[in-house]
Amino acid sequence: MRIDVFSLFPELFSGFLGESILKRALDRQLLDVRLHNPRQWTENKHGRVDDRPYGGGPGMVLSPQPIVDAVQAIRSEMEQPGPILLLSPTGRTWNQRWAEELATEPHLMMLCGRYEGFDQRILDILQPIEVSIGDYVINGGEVAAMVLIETVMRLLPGALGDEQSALQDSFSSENRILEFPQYTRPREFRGLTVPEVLLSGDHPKIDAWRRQESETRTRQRRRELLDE
Ligand code: 6GU
Repeated sequence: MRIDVFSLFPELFSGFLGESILKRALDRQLLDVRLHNPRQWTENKHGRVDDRPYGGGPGMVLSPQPIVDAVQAIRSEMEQPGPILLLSPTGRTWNQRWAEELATEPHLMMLCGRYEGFDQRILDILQPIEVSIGDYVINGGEVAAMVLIETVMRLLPGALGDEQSALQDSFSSENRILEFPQYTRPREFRGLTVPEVLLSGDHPKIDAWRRQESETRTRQRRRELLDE
């Protein structure tokens, strides 16, 4: 999968892409993330990419020209350009099901905003799909784009060491309940012991215990998931 990310702060992505599972996926070429700074496309003689809002009010609005030109330049190089996702708190809320759908796309584009938002004509022209990561506000779309990249990349075949682990996760389409508690050594830590059943070696019994724990947790914390 190829992902083109448009951000005024592409450096925010370097630590994120340079470590752990993402680094491995990039090294193995399961994933190709390309960062673009719309500032490179601005025709403003002072290099500006934003301006004050018409009608007044606080903050700055991203100007249409640099972003529309940047996105269209990259799309024009591609045979089958994929969907354009625009990260914004006004979008539809991101979830695992949506990630599973997008994980089948060969190409995605992600537009990150800062300041008060995007000039509406960016949306009118590019017709992006607006995505929010939840009901709270963060400073810009970059962290949200990282959330999308991680959710989708872990669903790519071969991206995780153990193919089963993505299926077992909370919220996967195989498993729409919360994960059971996990334990590792030592058997006793600060007076707290590992549940006996996990030491028993009786796998049908262990599976039953884990199912029960998942259900109890889900009922207590996220009742609405059981109703779905
Ligand atoms: Cl995508 N962007 C911003 N700035 N805030 C958010 C968000 C996105 N999703 C939730 N809050």
